Amino acid sequence: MRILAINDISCVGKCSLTVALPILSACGATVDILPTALLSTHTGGFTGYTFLPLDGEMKKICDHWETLGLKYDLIVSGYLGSRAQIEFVKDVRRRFLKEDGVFVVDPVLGENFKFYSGFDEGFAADMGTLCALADYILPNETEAFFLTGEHDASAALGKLKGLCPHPVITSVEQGGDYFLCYEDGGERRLPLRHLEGNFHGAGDVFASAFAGCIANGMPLERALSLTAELCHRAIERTAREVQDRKYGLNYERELYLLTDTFKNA
Ligand code: PXL
Repeated sequence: MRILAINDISCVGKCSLTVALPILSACGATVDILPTALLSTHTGGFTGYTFLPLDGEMKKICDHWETLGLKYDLIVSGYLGSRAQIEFVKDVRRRFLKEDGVFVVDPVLGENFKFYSGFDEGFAADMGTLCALADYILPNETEAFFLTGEHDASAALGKLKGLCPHPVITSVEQGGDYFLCYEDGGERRLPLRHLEGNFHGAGDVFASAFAGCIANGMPLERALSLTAELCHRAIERTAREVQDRKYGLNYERELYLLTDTFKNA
């Protein structure tokens, strides 16, 4: 199976393509990458980072790929640096996704009810138009709010269902309970074990593992529970091993969950 991961390269901070490649590979996929930007670190918590948008290169890369006749079983998109890139990803989907291929969008916008640096409501509205082309979207609670204007998870999920057949809100807190909620013939919920604190890069680990499970044909409920288990173990390990949370999740020693699951696939 061949997957295209569209995301940035943050050289330090374990997110986006630096986690997509190992995680999707652990799921047994051939992973090609379309980098959207090159940064010295991600933008969440570091100051003074470098940022090189790759719009011009993305276009040239895709023009070359067309001469190779490349087509993908699954395309997963993450951090996009500009509204022009959102439009470009729509074009990439049209040109390179197999007819029966799956499009997964992680609408990276923010967390803790704040936009990441450089994003605003207009950008969120454009991201919504990309979500409308997806089979699965993976907003966190903050992103679901930015996409719908709804604070309540069920109300947000209802609106997201109007955009895409299978929205998944990856982290919801309600009265001290944590769960993810998703659409699968009705609203479904999966309880999550919670650890206090902000674990940077968890959304990217989630999106990559989820995309790898779906690419293997796993049913939605099982894909979400395996993904949630991987994330939980990685977060638990990170809480034990890492002082500075902006350096991302220590997920590497948990990848066997994926390699074991997919070794005979
Ligand atoms: O983890 C999401 C993410 C991806 N890429 C970049 C980011 C962030 C979040 O801060 O800054 C560049």
